[in-house]
Amino acid sequence: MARNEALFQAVYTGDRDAAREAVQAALDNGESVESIMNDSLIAAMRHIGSYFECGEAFISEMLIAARAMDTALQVIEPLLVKSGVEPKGRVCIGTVQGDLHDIGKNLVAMMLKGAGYQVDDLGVDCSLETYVSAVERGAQVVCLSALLTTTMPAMQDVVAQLKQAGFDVPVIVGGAPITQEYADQIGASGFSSTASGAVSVVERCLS
Ligand code: B12
Repeated sequence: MARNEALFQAVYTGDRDAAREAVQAALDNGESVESIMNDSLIAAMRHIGSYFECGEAFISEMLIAARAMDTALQVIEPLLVKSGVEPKGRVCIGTVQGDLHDIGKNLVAMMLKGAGYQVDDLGVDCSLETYVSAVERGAQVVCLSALLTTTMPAMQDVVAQLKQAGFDVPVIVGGAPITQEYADQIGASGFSSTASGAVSVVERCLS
């Protein structure tokens, strides 16, 4: 489906009220949640990112775009998250140490909840101990998100630390700079470049 221009512009310009209204209007018009997310919301964040990359946007502009994205996601979340269903498994997810980006992580968490998993959201800037504690609490799969090339090595540390502590738990990695090749290199059990793909990878790990 084509991108929803009103929604794209609302997120790109960081207009929270317009984002809330545009996402509701899109849903009322029968646009699929998947298209709203991929063609408009994520596309708008990529767009502001490309301007930042070439020095034409400030961090503050990325931040207000991220807040508008978050507002739009709050409207969508109840549609993704089923309630009252026996969980299919327990998963924890967190953005690695030093990294504060959480939009992709939140999307993955939402999709996993929607697919019937109990999700322990560990937040951002997660230390090694945070992941270890989550596994001790019963997480069967550990999901790591990183958006900065400088924080990618923290993923390798988590994989190694969990192994060293004697936990035989699959670790799945994702985030804009992550590739399948990198996942293989650090000994992760899976990778996906999309939130819906993350669900399939978790399913595969637990099957
Ligand atoms: C919004 C944003 C911010 C916001 C974050 C707000 C928030 N609450 O997240 C703010 C303004 C705070 C910010 C700060 C910074 N940012 Co920033 N930011 C972005 C931006 C524009 C969008 C990121 C985003 O949300 N994308 C949308 C989501 C949906 O995509 P995603 O995260 O990739 O997630 C998808 C997949 O990757 C996958 N996925 C994600 N996680 C996981 C996990 C698993 C397990 C799986 C399977 C899949 C998966 O599923 C998601 C859905 O499809 C990007 C540009 C870009 N093109 O990515 C820059 C970007 C990531 N930021 C960048 C930088 C440099 C910074 C700063 C260092 C800037 C500065 N000088 O201070 C700081 C770092 C702060 C910190 N310590 O983390 C650079 C990183 C460059 C690099 N090579 O490392 C980028 C690429 C911008 C650029 N083009 O230069 N940023």
